[in-house]
Amino acid sequence: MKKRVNKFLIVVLMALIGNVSADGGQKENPFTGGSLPDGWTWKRANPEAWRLRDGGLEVKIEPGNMWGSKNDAKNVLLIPIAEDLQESGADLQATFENSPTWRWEQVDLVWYYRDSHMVKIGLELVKGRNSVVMGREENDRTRTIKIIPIEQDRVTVRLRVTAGQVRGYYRLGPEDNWTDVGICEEPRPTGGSDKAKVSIQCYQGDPQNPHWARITELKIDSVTATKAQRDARMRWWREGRFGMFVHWGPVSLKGTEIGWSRGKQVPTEQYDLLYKQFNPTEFDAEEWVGVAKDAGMKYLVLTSKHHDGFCLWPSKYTDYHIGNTPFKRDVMKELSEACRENGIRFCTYHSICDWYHPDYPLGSPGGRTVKPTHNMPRYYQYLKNQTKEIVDNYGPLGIMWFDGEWEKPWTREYGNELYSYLMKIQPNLIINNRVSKGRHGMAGTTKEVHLNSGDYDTPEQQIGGFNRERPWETCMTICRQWAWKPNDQMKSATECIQTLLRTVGGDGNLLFNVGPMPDGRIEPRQVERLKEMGTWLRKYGDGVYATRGGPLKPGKWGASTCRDNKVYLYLMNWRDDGNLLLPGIGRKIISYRILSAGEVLVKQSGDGIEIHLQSSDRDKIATVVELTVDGKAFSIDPAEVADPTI
Ligand code: FHN
Repeated sequence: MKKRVNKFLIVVLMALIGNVSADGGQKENPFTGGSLPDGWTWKRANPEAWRLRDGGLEVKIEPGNMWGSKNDAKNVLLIPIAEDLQESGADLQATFENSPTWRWEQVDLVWYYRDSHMVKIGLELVKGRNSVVMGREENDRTRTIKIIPIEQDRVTVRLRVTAGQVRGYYRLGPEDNWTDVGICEEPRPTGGSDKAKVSIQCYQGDPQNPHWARITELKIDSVTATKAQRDARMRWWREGRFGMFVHWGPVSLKGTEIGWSRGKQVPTEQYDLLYKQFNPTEFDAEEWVGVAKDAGMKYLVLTSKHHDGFCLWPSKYTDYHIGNTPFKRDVMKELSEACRENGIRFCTYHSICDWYHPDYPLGSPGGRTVKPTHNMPRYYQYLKNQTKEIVDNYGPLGIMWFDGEWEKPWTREYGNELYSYLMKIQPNLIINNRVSKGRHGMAGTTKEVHLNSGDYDTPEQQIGGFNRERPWETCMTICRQWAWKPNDQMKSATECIQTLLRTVGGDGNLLFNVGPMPDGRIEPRQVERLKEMGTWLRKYGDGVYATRGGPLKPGKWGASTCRDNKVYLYLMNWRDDGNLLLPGIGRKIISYRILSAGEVLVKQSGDGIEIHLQSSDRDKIATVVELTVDGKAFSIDPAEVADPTI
């Protein structure tokens, strides 16, 4: 039965923690010295009841309570965690040993915001039995999540905090698997600037006969990548700035919109049989990649599967794929290889909703039809199987671009779990915010970033707002439809290039879409337009790649980017008198030059920066002026620019 443990067993925090590691975790024992690490503090300290000994910490369990509103327990140990851990998520564990005799006597590992806001998991005497207990408290309102009696006086407990959720586990021995205890939302105090801490708490001790619990192996790890690690993972993408989006499938035979025209312009039965005619014999992966390269694009995102469920690779999990068309060839294999050979990152777009697959509950846009025998858990496994199959067969990918997350069957839990699952398969993969449920519609920003996985925001058919904090990428069609449409209206070269400049000026990426034709070619006029973009970028694009947006925010006037001590001005509209007045930048302009033809005069004064240029010297798309300033341009405070045409 219960192993008797010496009554005066001491609390020995035999932590395997010490120097803070790069990811903000604690990796070695911090209690080998004569004092607690800097920053660690006691709340309601009783100096008589704790001491450092044998590489650990000894604390006595005294009367007092933290559960509910009393909050008078002594020796509440508070351990600050690195900023990065707040965002990347933390994984905490500690081993407790105690033989309590006093009702509710306990020792807890706590994810702590305030005495009134925390999640605990610990060893506690409940109805006479030593138990693992997980509980949540918000505004002192308590909720017990689980009580699991155990037959031992020793247990290792764990809290894993990611995306705003706290999961509790325990195991009896180091070789045992973790047992799920429960899950709850983080009790983040609203309106405050509280940062989470780790806390060790012992309370509800016997006033006559206080025990000393035993705690060992306190570990604090980062769950996912920290901000610094994520920035490193996304560096190629941030510097690449410009990608090709490709929406393609058998629907191109109809020239109607992919997914959305199923059951509308094209009767469902007819739509679902198009693949039997799909034979794009002109498809040439090298050609597509060449078009992307000529345009100045650095990555390519292909619809591996859109909402219509058709797969552009010979998936072993369905028959509805390219291998079962007259064409038979593995488009994704050919394209991924061509990308690799040409220094273009191969990426895939994958739709979460699937109006074709029998297990996905909804059978048409907006859930107008529901399938008779749907099975979402089985569909979710299908989605995991296929996304893993894509990474395994065509990876490493640059990005897995999710979409179709807005329908009811998809949940934040599915999304966060899928993100973690794929990041384990390919740790340097980039995944957009549409994997989870936080997206603000077409604005593409993310609600409650700490609750929803996804590395960047995805404004659609619009240029995202200036934002240097959160990575973002505008996705936009070169025509109007995502999939190919005969005689679709196509954007002018000016609009295409100015869209790219205003996007990178806002510190975002542009994912620009083409819809190839049913014969496998990208429409020649779209190829021509992309060539025009590439030609302009080869002349003036030095400020587009590997730069950051700003300091002058994009607007009617134009846009700006910066790198080191350079500021690139992309001037698009001028005042009637032919000049342009820009706000001061708080840095001295030590030199300037115009990258396009002509003579520019730049005058810096207390009022700001005056740009004078003959109208004959202006580039009809954007006149590029490079400023050299006396310091790091990125540190200039971003500023709005008044509309010059008013
Ligand atoms: O329905 C899709 C649409 O077909 C296209 O794939 C775009 C690209 O971002 N996303 C969805 C519409 O928001």
